[in-house]
Amino acid sequence: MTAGEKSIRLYQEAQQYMPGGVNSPVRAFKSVGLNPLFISRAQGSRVYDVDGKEYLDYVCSWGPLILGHAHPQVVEAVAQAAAHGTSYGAPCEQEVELARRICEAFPSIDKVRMVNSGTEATMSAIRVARAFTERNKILKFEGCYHGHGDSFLIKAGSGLMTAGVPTSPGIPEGTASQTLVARFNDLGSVERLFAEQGDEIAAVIVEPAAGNMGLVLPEPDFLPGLRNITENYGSLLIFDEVITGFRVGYGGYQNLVGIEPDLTCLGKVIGGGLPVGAYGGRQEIMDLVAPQGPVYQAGTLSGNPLAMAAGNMTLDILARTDVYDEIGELGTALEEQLRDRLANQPVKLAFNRLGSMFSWFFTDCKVRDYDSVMTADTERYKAFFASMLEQGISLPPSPFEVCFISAAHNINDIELTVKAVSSFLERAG
Ligand code: HOZ
Repeated sequence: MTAGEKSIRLYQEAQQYMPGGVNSPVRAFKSVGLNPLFISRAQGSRVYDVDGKEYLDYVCSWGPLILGHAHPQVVEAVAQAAAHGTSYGAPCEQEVELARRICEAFPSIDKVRMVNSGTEATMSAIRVARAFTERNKILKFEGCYHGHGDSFLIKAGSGLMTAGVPTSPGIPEGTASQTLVARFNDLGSVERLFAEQGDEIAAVIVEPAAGNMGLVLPEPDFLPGLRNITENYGSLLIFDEVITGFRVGYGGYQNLVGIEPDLTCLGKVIGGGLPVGAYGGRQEIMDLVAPQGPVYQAGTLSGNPLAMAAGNMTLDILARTDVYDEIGELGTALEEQLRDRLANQPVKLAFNRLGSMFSWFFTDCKVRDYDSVMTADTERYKAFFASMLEQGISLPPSPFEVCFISAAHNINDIELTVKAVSSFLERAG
């Protein structure tokens, strides 16, 4: 599969002006060894490249587009907001509305602060956690990704895992030494770190369902165990629900499993495809944030009226329709049809799914942590990605990211996908 002429030409030019020719590493298609496709437009479940080719899209802008691309009501809400001015740098009604929706959907969130990305949300959340506990260390998990703040780029997932450099250069030794790393789904590794340094740990930050080493689900005792350990040691528990927030249901993964973290980080769906993040939690913690309290954090474009309009319209539609049931049913159909096709064929494919989010790993292991993710055959994924693209289906250009089904996908799309996977497996086997 080769990209069209225009994508190739644009990529050549882009490399002259932007590092690696992109503004976010995984988009460069390096780990799948292809020229990236430059996208010119998107509608519903489809994206179109600059050479005019159409693709069924499972990237969905890495998760925000739960309603599909260019949903008419979201587009209309953004257009109306833009007609009233694109940014005020002052409070606006729409940000109060979005904050109210978030607080109502999450029992653990009394107050929330809007920012511009998930990275800002996680960076700010640990600042508040450090101030609240008067401790410095944080504990994260191998393969989890919490944006590109210095404290998190240690044994991280997503683009770092894709590039094979899970710990980024450029992080001062002093900062790196404040981040402890445990193993996802391994409470013993958390208990050992707390036994040694528990009174120095400000917070444990975790993606409650990990979505940046591919999708890895927590085992039943993992999140309750984290809640108990953090409570016992007076540390905070931070759920990074940037991917899972309003994706797995109205609210977060925490609502599905009935665990209340102290702080929650959000992004993606709450911005309806515009740049938004947020962090929130218990009032006594969030009241430390300036100007109520002394912990400084600010942003010119925070609570931007266009982003708030897209987020409010998206959450409004999610609250009053059956989108979660519909996209969950499509996920189930995909899993069931794949299971039938996968029986009795030689290529081993592990399929992890949570409602409308899923990942495929070419391994015969049960995928439950970083080590089992790393057993997956990345060369096979490369061939799979190319084959699916050739058949008109766009997947994440990395074996360590997640696919998303939107409300614009339908059962014919699922059947098309299963057919394309079967055709790849027939040739691969
Ligand atoms: N790290 C993002 C997905 N988990 C990728 C963002 C992008 O390249 O747009």
